[in-house]
Amino acid sequence: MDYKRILTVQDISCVGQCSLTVALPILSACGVETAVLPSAVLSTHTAGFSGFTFRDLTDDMPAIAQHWCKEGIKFDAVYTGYLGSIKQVDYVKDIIDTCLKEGGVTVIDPAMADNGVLYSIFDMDYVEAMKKICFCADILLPNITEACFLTGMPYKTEYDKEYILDICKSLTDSGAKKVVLTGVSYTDITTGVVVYEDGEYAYYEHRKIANGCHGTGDVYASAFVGALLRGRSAFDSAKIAADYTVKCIENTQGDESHWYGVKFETAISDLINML
Ligand code: PXL
Repeated sequence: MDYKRILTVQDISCVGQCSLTVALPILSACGVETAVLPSAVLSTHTAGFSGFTFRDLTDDMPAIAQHWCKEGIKFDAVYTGYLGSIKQVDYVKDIIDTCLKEGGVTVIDPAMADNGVLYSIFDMDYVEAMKKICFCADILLPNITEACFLTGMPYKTEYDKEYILDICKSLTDSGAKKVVLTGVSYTDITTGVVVYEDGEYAYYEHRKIANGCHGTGDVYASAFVGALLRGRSAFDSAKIAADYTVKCIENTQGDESHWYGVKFETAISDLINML
């Protein structure tokens, strides 16, 4: 089996089933060696809990990267999610320049906004900074809110294919090579993902189970990257990740006490079977 090594850069939310606590098990289950660079350590994620702690790990990044350089450590892919500061964007860019193998792939999930608004710790300066890594991504993986912040296009909750195409074109015109746009919903009972590559639009539609389940963006992105590194096309990876995420939501539905994330562990065997 082709065995790939990936670096993922995102926070550790100690409780909350998002970012690294989701990415690491999912990528490992996909059969990918996963190295991590934690951007910050939080007691919980920031969406719904109050009074969370936040340890910014920005200042640790240069020394970690230097050590990897000295050891000659390189990665087949770099996948980034929730970062802890504007300065980290430049550090991550440097790490991609020095630690990504030739022919390696970058997958950038902007992980900064949802439902029309930025997550609590981010502002427009952060959005500006994120453009630096988003617009040189091999694969950019935003939701519609993030895509609107990056392109300056108006955020809409009702739209048609033309609006979605304009968003995708704007992102690729700015430099992203491929776009995987999540949460694209043309009807009340369906949602899906658009894969836009080489000017071609492809759409995978599936049923919509619940509106805005927390943590599903990270579950989706991690499964997408895992499938991609197992040699699937961007479209097939988008489809596998969607089917897996739907299963995770189904397995969580009805448990009101589990509002903060999805029970992604309960569907890991389904994901493995899809690969
Ligand atoms: O799921 C995205 C995410 C990751 N990390 C932290 C978050 C969020 C979303 O709110 O707060 C800390």
